Amino acid sequence: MQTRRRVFSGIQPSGNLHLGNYLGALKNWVGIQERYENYFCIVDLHAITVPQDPKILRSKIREVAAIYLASGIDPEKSVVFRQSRVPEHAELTWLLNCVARFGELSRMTQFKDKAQKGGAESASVGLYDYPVLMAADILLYNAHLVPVGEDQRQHLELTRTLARRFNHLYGETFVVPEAMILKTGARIMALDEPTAKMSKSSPVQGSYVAILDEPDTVRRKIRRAKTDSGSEITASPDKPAITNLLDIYGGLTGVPVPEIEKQYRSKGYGDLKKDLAEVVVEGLSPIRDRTRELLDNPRELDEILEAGAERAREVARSTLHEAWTRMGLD
Ligand code: ATP
Ligand code: LTN
Repeated sequence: MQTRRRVFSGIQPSGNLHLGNYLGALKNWVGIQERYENYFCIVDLHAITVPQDPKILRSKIREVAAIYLASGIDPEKSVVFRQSRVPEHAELTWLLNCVARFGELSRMTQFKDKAQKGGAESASVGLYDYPVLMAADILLYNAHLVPVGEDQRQHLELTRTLARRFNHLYGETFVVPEAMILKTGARIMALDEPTAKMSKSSPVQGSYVAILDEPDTVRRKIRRAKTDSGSEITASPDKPAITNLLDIYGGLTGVPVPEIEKQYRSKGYGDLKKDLAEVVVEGLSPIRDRTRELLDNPRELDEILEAGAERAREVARSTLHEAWTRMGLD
């Protein structure tokens, strides 16, 4: 019997995890861990929707696992596992592919953006199908809540649509999940371009602070971050760069943005940047150090991931069987 409500979320093991991933996702996962039954996945099948070097991918998978644990995800309280180790994710994707519509996938903005970057003609079919795999991830565990950043809202809406449509066509099978998007940190912007989201696929290193960046790198990146015209430190739509710096400050310290504004009323951008750099260094250093320690012992990490996959498979198998039966494939 399922007693606690379920949470599912995941991060792709591609590129370098950054402050946006931490404040938009990881930090919130840790905060709600006690209250729910949690499944935190390393979505390696999503990562290969764009080309990956196998050697780098292999090491990134462990790195993401280590960052999850170093950030405070406790494998005793949460199931931590790799998506590719639970074949049911790919299997349910196929069933859902036959329920999803070409038109609705064509409207996904993340696909349009990413396909445009690499040339739409050469985008992989996997990239197009990415949201259906994501829906399968969530629906397999009958998750009620999905803690993500703002950029995933549209994918969550599609997941809800697919769950409802499947239930309508074949009978009640899936829980219709809800997005859990917290206000602070839900959309951290790039440091060099505060109108674009901070992204790990950005080729510009200075556009993001990586969770594993060394203190001096963090300081340099924050010092060089773009600022707005004027000199007043306020969060407002005409000051996207300063708003972003305040959001990062608030996200890491827990101090509400209006209070930070008050603190900096008679100060300049330089003062804010200097202090923010130290806030970020202080917030990330323990995570970076712990990640390094965990990566020194890869066997232990692999064991945690394998044990997680076993627990995940149990739930996933039973949901997939139910879906098969509903569709007449039993
Ligand atoms: P990419 O830019 O390569 O697509 P990403 O940086 O968006 O990658 P994902 O693995 O796709 O990283 O996202 C993992 C989680 O981090 C998701 O919950 C996503 O919403 C969140 N997230 C990603 N970028 C940000 C951001 N800039 N601000 C807040 N949350 C973010
Ligand atoms: N698409 C997500 C990563 C992701 C995910 C999920 C998030 C894959 N499957 C299931 C929550 C639930 C992203 O952040 N880009």
